[in-house]
Amino acid sequence: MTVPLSLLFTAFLLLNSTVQSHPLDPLTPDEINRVKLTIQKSHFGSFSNPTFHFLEIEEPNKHHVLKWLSSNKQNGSFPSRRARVVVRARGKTNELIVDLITGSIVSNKVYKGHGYPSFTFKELFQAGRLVLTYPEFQVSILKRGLNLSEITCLPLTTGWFGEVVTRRLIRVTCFYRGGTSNIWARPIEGINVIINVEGMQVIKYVDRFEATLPKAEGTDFQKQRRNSISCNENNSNITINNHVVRWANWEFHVAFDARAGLIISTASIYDATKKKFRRVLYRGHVSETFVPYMDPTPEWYYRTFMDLGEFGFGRSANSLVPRVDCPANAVYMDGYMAGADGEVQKVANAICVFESYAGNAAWRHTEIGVPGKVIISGEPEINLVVRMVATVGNYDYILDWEFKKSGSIKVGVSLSGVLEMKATEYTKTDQTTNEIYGTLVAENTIAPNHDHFLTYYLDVDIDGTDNSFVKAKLEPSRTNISPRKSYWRVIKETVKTEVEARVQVGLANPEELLMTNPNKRTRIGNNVGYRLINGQPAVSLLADDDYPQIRASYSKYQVWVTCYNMSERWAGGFYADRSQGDDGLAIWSHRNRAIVNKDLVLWYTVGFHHIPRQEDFPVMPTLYDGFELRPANFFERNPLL
Ligand SMILES: *[C@@H]1O[C@H](CO)[C@@H](O)[C@H](O)[C@H]1NC(C)=O
Ligand SMILES: *[C@@H]1O[C@H](CO)[C@@H](O)[C@H](O)[C@H]1NC(C)=O
Ligand SMILES: *[C@@H]1O[C@H](CO)[C@@H](O)[C@H](O)[C@H]1NC(C)=O
Ligand SMILES: *[C@@H]1O[C@H](CO)[C@@H](O)[C@H](O)[C@H]1NC(C)=O
Ligand SMILES: *[C@@H]1O[C@H](CO)[C@@H](O)[C@H](O)[C@H]1NC(C)=O
Ligand SMILES: [Cu+2]
Repeated sequence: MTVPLSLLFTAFLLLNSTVQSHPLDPLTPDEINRVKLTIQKSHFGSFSNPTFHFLEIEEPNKHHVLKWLSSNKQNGSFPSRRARVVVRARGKTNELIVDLITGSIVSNKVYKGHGYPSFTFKELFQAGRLVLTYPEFQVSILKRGLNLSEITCLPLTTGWFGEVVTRRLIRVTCFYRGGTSNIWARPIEGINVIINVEGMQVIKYVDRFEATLPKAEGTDFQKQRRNSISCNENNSNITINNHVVRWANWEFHVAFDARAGLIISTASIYDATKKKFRRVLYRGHVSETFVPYMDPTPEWYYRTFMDLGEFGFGRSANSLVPRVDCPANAVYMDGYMAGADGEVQKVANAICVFESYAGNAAWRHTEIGVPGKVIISGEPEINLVVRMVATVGNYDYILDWEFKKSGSIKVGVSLSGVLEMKATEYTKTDQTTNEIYGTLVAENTIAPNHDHFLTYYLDVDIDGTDNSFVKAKLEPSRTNISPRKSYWRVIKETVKTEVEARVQVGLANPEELLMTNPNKRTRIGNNVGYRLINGQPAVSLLADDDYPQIRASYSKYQVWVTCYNMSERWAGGFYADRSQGDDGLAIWSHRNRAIVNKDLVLWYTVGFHHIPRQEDFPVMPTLYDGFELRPANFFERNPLL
């Protein structure tokens, strides 16, 4: 394919006129276009329909970025700018690196390992439509007395169950709208469809049984949006310069990415005592999600999703709705990514940033011990929230990064959306003599049990890159130096290797988990650090030899620490679709590298075991969990004063 010169010329001009503020900025629309053109004018241009599955900034070397940030930034833009691209062409997965400054492909490899890149939305959409035209499916629908024009079919990934994988497949499951917008509430049960995505053909069709279609009544959740009159005024003190956000004592970089969604980088906090910014987090984002359903029947067993790698959180990002998704005082940032043909796709208002006034106290004290006085003192808590919302099929994940003036970063997830549901004959729980693998949430409707595990990549840099992972264990001890018989004391242990750094949080072994900088101390001698405050304990309960567990084996521990390695970012492996567990966090950790005083990455999994309730029907009230990175001897004293 030849590309008109004028187009290339335009792209080049646009690139030169785009001033880039930070080496970790996501690709601009001009840059995405330039990558597309560079690849089209290469030999890939002569292949029919090369599809773009990944097109993102190639993360520059961390040391170069840090050096650039600490030197005079006004010197000019960062010297290198590259894109990492995954293109499927002629049945092969090609990994390319495109240099945006020279406009050339500097690396081009065929990936030969297990697993496939994420699906393009075009593929997913086509797979969903294909079934409707499949004659056997039309017979099944007629047989059930349903109207074909009221059917919506949705694509689901198919996982891996020990078979030899030779092609990219999608499963399709269908729903009856028939008077409701809650399609998930009316599943057409008993049909198994598998589609070969690259040929776009149905390769397996089984109509195993029929189940009563749940009724439409009571399933709708649409609500009239009221245009409430805002009494807020925009009095926030947020400064957003391109992608760099400054607020109170914080400064950090916000990026939008098709795979991870929201990425926070180079987060530093101003230390008024030391009169300088001190780094806390180099880069943080969701690394993978794992959502296995607990229904082992033929129509359901394969539902063991790894949403980030199979679909992408950024690809599933919403345009946020002011006053529903974010409060009236929010400011918004757009997101850009590449579609299946490498074309620019814009998500307007993909990210919002706002000051949050929850009505809580940041600290307080009443002192009555000073004679003749009652001293009451305190300060309201005002935090800065950065938010995006990913809707992956039926589920909605509200992803928050909350920065506190006290130095804490609180990361949270609120689940909402619609349950994945299964049609059944049962209308009352006393009829359910067979195992139903879930909860009867409405008549003829079972919501199967499942988990949600969101694993965060946290390249923490506590006041510098070289850190250690410390367990401060609370050890119950006996004493006889007074009438007291027992107390607990703290035994600090610096964890030596990656394998020892796997932790199942919970009551069994009370301990504080800390990332410390062994090279820096406070004035009075404590090692500077940040504490990880975990959320609720939840690890995968699947057997180690079960296939989904082999693919997501990292889900057996909520905390891991590994050595920093730029190419080790995706906990379930980069090629998550139909992966076989040979790439990812568990594999890297198994190398058992030394982790004392090294550049480290902390991994934390926010986990939910979801036993559905009737209140989750027809749409689920938000359910929150998260974790906090909280300074521990990082500052000389309370930084709020
Ligand atoms: C920026 O300018 C300073 C002073 O001119 C120089 O020492 C430094 O090397 C420059 N840094 C970069 C990244 O060019
Ligand atoms: C099927 O649904 C379409 C669209 O809702 C409607 O126009 C048509 O009359 C229906 N056909 C039957 C047989 O119910
Ligand atoms: C709110 O104010 C901040 C700070 O002045 C400004 O950067 C931002 O653009 C304003 N947002 C809106 C929506 O007016
Ligand atoms: C904004 O910041 C300035 C300077 O830091 C401060 O004086 C002012 O009170 C702040 N305004 C609000 C509304 O927080
Ligand atoms: C970095 O990670 C890649 C991918 O896991 C691996 O091949 C490479 O050996 C690692 N490098 C080091 C220095 O550990
Ligand atoms: Cu759930």
